[in-house]
This record gives sequence, structure tokens and C-alpha cells, in this order.
Amino acid sequence: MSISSQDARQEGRYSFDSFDSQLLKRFLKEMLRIRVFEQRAEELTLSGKVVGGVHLAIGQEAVAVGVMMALKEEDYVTGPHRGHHILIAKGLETSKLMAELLGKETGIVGGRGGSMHMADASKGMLGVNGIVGASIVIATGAAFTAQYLIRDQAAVAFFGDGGANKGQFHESLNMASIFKLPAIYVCENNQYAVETSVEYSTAAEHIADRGAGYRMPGVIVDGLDVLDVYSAAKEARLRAGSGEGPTLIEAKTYRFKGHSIGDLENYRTREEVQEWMKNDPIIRLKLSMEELGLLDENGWNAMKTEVEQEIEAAVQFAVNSPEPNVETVMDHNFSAEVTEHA
Ligand SMILES: Cc1ncc(C[n+]2csc(CCOP(=O)(O)OP(=O)(O)O)c2C)c(N)n1
Repeated sequence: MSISSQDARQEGRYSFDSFDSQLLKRFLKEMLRIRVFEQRAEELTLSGKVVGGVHLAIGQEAVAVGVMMALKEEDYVTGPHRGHHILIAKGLETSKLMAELLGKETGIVGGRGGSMHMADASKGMLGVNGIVGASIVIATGAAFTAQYLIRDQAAVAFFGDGGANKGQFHESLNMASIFKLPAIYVCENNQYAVETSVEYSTAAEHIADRGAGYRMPGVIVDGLDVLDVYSAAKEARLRAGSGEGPTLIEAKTYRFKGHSIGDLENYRTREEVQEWMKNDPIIRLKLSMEELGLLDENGWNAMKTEVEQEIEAAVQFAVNSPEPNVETVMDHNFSAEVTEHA
């Protein structure tokens, strides 16, 4: 099910006029950076240069960008296995992310994590990871830390509709609510968990409806509309910062590509994919900006060229970087100290 931005505007959830053109250009450029990064990541994977599994978020760019633009830089973020869009929107360098994909020494975690295990705690990015549901628990812990240390920080968990059906979701939302933690739970409902559709796996009509069970707002946004996502995230961040507690945001979105590269996609029709692609979040914002005279052909081409050059430089950096030194292969994998209990 899709909710169009037309609906969002008619319902008065946001007004296009309240956004200045510079901010709109930033939304557009950030989404484009993610898209081009992902397209190159796909090519590199198909040509055998990438180590490990890769899950693309092409189509889901608006969720990460909309949420991140509403946050403070120091806020904590966690994400699931499908996380390139989240990492880029959080401000991690595309060159280090690309090098990590290729398993290189210069990668964001020294080439040890690959696509599914990237992090940079110095930037509040506590990591994406391959355990479905884990991002929810880690962000809840981070929100607890922020509250305990009386820091003006919020913690955001991104997870999929599959993640929302794990026990961790329920335990975390309950705890966050009773403690009024500064947490924001962002469910990227891209309609499938591997091959299982959300209609089959999920009893609730909307995952957002579960917010009521934990006495927190459950907000549905059009996940293909960056401004709708941003508006809801801004409100959630205000709630978190003013001690009102957590918010659950369900972004109705779609992954335009398969679950991972190589997925045969037998579980959905081409027509269904094409229908959703008509709402491509990048094209939609571009067209709206053009209609309003905020972007012209030259502006768009200049933006595209700049983004393509950045990502091409990231690819070159990654390709030309050294492999990790085999002597150090065990470093950073295990805790240096283990406390033994009797
Ligand atoms: C705890 C756990 N169970 C199962 C898996 C296998 N698995 C990997 S991705 C995935 C589906 C996740 O779906 P969703 O949360 O909707 O995210 P999406 O892939 O749609 O982005 C599953 C079941 C896993 N990685 N971790």
C-alpha cells in the first residue's frame, strides 16, 4: 500500500512552501548521493569485487535522508543489514564506505565488516548489523545512556517490517515508553522480509498501530516522500528532546531491487515493482522543485555531475586501497580483556 505525497499534503501534514530551496536541494542531493553509491555498489558486486552479501536500499533513500536531516549531529543511530543509505545520510564518508565494501584496509572498519557491519561511533553511528531486530535494542540502550547521562541526544533505530516482528521490538518499545527514553523507532516497511510479504507476516494492518499498545505515537509516513518523513521525524525529535519519550514511525516504502544482489524475485511481479517505481523519491522531489521553479536542467545536471564525481572518486579510492595486512587479521574482532567469573 502506498500513500502519495499528494495525500500527505492534502492532509496538511506539511506544506511545501515552508521549505526553503537550499534545504530542498540538500534533500535531493543527499538522496542522489545514496542512489549513485548504491548503483556503483551493485556493479562492483556483480563484477566480483565486493566481499560478502550486499542489500541495496534503492527506493528507500527518502527514509534515511528525511530522518537524518531532522536529527542533531550528535544523535545516535543504528540500522539493520540494509544500511548504506543510513550510513551515508549520517555523514560517513563514501570513500571509506566503498573501501569497506571491497574489504580494504582503508574501509570504515578496516575491511573487517563489509556491507552489513559498518559503524563510526565517533559520529554517533553505532552501526548497522546483520541480526534482524538488533538495531532496535542497541538504540534503546543508547537512548537510555543519553537519558542517564543527561545529554541532549536522541537515539534512532532503523529496522524493517521483518524486524518489527521480532521480540526485541516489543521489549524495547515497552521499556522506552515506561522510561520515556529519547528514542525514535523508524520502521522501513518495504513490504517484504526476504520473500515474505508484510500482509502475510503481520497481523496488524499498520505497524504504526502498535505504538498505541506502548502508549507512544505511531505515525505513518509516505516513505517515498522525503518531506513527509522529515516532518514526522522533526516532531519525534522534539518529543525526544523535551522528555516526552519515544515515537514509532512507520515509513511505507519499497525496495526497488531484490532482497540482496542475486535475488530472483519470484515472490513479486514486475508490474508491482514498476507501480511503486512511479513514485521514485528522487524523481518526485526533482519534479516538484522544477514545477515550483526551484530547479532547472542546468542545476540538476550540475548536481548529478558533482555527485557522480564524488562516488567515482570513492570507487577509485577503494579499488586502489591495500588489502588488510594478514598479520592483523585478529585485531578488533574480540575484546582485549575477558573477565573470568568463578
Ligand atoms: C535474527 C535473524 N533472523 C533471521 C535472519 C535472516 N534474515 C536476514 S534479512 C531477513 C529479513 C529482514 O526483513 P526486514 O526486517 O523487513 O528488512 P528488509 O530486508 O526488508 O530491509 C532475515 C529473516 C537474520 N539475519 N537475523
